[in-house]
Amino acid sequence: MGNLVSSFANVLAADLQPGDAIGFTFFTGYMAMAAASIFFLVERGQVDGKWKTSLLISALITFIAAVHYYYMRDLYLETGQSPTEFRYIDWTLTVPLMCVEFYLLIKPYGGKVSTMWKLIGYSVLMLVTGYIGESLDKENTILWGVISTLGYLGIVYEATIGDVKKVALSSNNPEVANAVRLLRNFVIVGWAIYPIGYMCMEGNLLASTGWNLDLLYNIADAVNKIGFGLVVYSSAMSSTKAAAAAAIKA
Ligand SMILES: *C/C=C(C)/C=C/C=C(C)/C=C/C1=C(C)CCCC1(C)C
Repeated sequence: MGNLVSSFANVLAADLQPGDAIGFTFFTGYMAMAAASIFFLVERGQVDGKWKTSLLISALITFIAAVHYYYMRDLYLETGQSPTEFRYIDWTLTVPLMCVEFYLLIKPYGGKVSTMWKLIGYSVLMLVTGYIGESLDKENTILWGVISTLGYLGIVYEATIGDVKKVALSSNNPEVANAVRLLRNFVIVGWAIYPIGYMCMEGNLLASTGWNLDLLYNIADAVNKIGFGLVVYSSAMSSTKAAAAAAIKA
């Protein structure tokens, strides 16, 4: 019993300290992801049927992240270590779901399932090699980072020039073309924060900056996961409103 009480006290003692910017982003990240999930789920009731799956996927992405942030936050506060394993489990689930968001946008206009699997394949390559370089084989962290970047560039290519872009353009639906373009911008700008974070690891190219990998990853996660969801949400809302206006006219 005494042990239990003292270990409980230890957990409480592992609290957020003033000035701990990294710890702060673990807390705000957790809460922001949880709040975004509720938002997307509730707003799902407002949009046309064909958008409901997209909003559900947005909610799943932030919900899966919220649960992982719950654990990552505790692990960080108790040990001061990077929660690398939780981080990569989270990404392995959420990044493929972000690929599904692309697919759902282009599917009504002839987007192929094989395009979705191509995107998912690139993300698996990116994340598996990133994990090896961040956790299992730190000696060769730069090499693994380079291989991982090839997977990342594959996704950038598909969304900028490849199949995703082609179908979005040929859709003749400005709403869809615009949503794909905005998501692509998140991939190019927002996702680029991750390799920068990775390069801040010991032994990597930006180690001397003293920037913190977790701080960068936490900021990037909030920007990208919630941002992706908001892009989909606003497209869904404006296309729902346009359809309603057209119905009134007719
Ligand atoms: C919600 C989580 C997201 C959108 C995670 C994205 C992660 C990346 C784009 C990670 C990319 C990496 C590289 C391009 C090279 C170095 C290793 C990684 C895995 C950090």
